[in-house]
Amino acid sequence: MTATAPQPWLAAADGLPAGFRFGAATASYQVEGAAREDGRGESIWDRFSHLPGNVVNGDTGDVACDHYHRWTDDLDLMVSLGLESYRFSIAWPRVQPDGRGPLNARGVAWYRRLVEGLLERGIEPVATLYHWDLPQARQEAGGWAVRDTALRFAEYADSMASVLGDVVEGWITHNEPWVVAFLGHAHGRKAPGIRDWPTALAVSHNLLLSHGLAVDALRARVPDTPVGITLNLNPMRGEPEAAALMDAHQNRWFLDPVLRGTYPAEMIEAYERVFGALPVNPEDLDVISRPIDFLGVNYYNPTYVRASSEAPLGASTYAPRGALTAMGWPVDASGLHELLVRLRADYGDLEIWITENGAAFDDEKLVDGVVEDPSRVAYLSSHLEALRRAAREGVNVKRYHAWSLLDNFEWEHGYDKRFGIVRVDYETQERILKRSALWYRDHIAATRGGG
Ligand code: NCW
Repeated sequence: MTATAPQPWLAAADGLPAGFRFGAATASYQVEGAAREDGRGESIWDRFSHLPGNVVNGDTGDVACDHYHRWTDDLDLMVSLGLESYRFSIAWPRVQPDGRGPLNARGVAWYRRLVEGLLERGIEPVATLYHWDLPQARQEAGGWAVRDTALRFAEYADSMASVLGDVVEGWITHNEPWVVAFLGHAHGRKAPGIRDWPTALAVSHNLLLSHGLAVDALRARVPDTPVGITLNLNPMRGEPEAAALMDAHQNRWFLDPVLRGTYPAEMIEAYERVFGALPVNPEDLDVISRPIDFLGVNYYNPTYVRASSEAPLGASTYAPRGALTAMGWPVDASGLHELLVRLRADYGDLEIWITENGAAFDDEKLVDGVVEDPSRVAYLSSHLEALRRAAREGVNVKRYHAWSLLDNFEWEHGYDKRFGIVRVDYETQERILKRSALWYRDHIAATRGGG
């Protein structure tokens, strides 16, 4: 090859920092199934999904993608796509059925096999400790609304580091605590289905406290393994005052305590005005703001906001005109670039892992054995381009995980919403590649010089 010949992989690799990894993500309750096997305890999502009216079609995660039994095939699938990093979550009730007390050896052994299987295949395991499946026994003791659950979570983190710390290559304490606190306890759309804003605020604080305590526990056991937290972050668009309020409520309510050791003052004021005294102990901020090694970012879309006299905080969200996913979320890759640049400007040069990014779409057609999903290919390629642009501008982004490896149980939407780059036929549990998986495989290969 001459020096002037096109070298597409060089263009493709352009701007990504050394050590950058491409991967995919899943979460325990959404893929594993085997809800009553090998001593697994009940979780709040088992309880919530089995109550009529909570989930579309009455779907539950009882079987899901049957990943608990099909994990070796799924790992081989990841190898065939050239994945370098796999983000999964540990189901707390599988490894500690009551969320306190003795570990369940069979549950632990399953995760050990999974993680060792990843390492044998050259894929880096990144474990999330909490992706929403709280042991039901902890809920009955008050759930995240009580401080004790944060203490139990720290013990669980300590236990996981002691049994898996030698093989896991990255730890994430929580996935999207905003969703847990507010969609689970104020809007009641997700487990445990509570609709009480003061409770949601107490939950948000206890989740943050549990994060800080878990960071301490993990550091003590695995001082050399990177530790972080994953937040769902949306750049806000729309009326400036409403957008600033929503930014403080959704993004900064978690970013500021973790990265600056303070809650946004205007948000404390707004919450106290509407809901009364806040159950937030400022003395905990020291623990909450323990240094982390990376910030996990789940990016899906910008959020459009306007003033609303009916909304409790005086602002509400709406879907803009233009392309929407099957979730009704706008498709806008510029939001990812904007968010990454903003995080660096506001919070300094922290390392960022994109822990989730992707889209659900309907009407995917099977052609010659491949699911044609051009909208998802366009979504992934434009977002990876936005990530590269931010990286070229100096944002220290080190991993990217597509959400999701597989179609899976999409919480209150059941199996109707499909985020996978691989289709799951739930009748047969067959995995069928989508064009987006093949596109991603080629994109990774081209970046690595093999394309
Ligand atoms: S629903 C949700 N998701 C999806 C889920 O499958 C995954 O487990 C989550 O980490 C895809 O990624 C996350 N996130 C909640 C989005 C919040 C929607 C905001 C509504 C505003 C009122």
